[in-house]
Amino acid sequence: MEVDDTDFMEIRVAVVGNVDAGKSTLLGVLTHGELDNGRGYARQRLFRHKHEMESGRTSSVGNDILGFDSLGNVVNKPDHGTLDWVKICEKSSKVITFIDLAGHERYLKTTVFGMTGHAPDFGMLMIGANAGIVGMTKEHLGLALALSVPVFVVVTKIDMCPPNVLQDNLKLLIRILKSSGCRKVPVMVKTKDDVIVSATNFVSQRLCPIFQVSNVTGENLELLTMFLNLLKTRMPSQDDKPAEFQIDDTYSVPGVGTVVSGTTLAGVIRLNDTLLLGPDPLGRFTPIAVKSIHRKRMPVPEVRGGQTASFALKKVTLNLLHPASVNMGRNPYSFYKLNFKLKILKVSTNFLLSRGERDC
Ligand SMILES: Nc1nc2c(ncn2[C@@H]2O[C@H](COP(=O)(O)OP(=O)(O)OP(=O)(O)O)[C@@H](O)[C@H]2O)c(=O)[nH]1
Ligand SMILES: [Mg+2]
Repeated sequence: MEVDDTDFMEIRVAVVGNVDAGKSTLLGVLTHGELDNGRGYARQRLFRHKHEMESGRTSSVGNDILGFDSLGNVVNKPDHGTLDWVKICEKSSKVITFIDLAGHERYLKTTVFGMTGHAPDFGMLMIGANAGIVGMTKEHLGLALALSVPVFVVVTKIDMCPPNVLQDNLKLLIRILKSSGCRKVPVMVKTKDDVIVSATNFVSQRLCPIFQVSNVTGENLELLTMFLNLLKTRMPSQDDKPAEFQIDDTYSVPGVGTVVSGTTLAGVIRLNDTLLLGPDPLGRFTPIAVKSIHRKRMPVPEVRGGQTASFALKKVTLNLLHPASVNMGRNPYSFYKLNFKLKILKVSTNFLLSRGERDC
């Protein structure tokens, strides 16, 4: 069944985990439908920079999408290039946007920005079966907990892991998830019934489904795909609220002008709407007209809460725009209503993270 080409549910999944856990590889495999060779074949599709291609290490915030039609079939084709996002969206009733983040400690700041700035609905924490919980794994888990983003775990590389090592690493994972710092209820997902039960109950932030997969043999990837198709957005569109848009990135496009991309947090934004852009360093807001709207690279007449988009704007000096500190919307006062609720999480003995929500 064809759906209206702009009518699809959008779900953002932030992909975190230590370096070499297989994050970019899994996304390459899921979004292009081709298995990996264990030597970095599938991840190449996710890289944005030449140095990432050369080192194999993600250093920026990468993106790819996975579309499902109304029957739950994957829409993506192996050869889809970046320009085919439009085709995927046209045929999809649900589109998962993966936010591929860097596992190396050196890029932690970028990874924190990816988790906070891109308003993810869910976090996918990836763990290499052999390596287990090492490096940044606990920090990334703590970040998701602190941001109240529900997390599911994907253990990769089960094709190359001795069973006793896998069991030991799974035991430690379960112990950490159940610890007082996390208070999760881990659920091993091994059958389709497990997928249905865990996806249905995943709305509760306490449940933590755990998948064990191989990107090389494809084992259990069908369970993960089925789970992804059952996820529902956590961000209501709130059409009646004043429009608010969180800017994650800015570009200067020759012939177009200034383009900003990000997430619509509330309300409806239509073509030619005038919004307030700010605050600038002096706390001022500038009225700005929206010249065009693209959603997943597709021109659309409007976007609503929960949807990511990019806008071409009229006459904006790029240096006034500092992503993550600048918003667009109809009511400037809403920008000052920050959520701040202090919460200290102790996930491991050497790791403390704080976050808050308080009206100020
Ligand atoms: N055998 C096997 N190799 C895998 C599997 N998944 C990933 N790999 C390999 O593991 C290596 C690291 O994978 P990446 O996808 O680059 O890991 P990453 O988590 O994105 O790493 P960073 O971006 O640096 O954080 C690559 O050489 C992959 O081919 C798997 O399931 N089995
Ligand atoms: Mg990567």
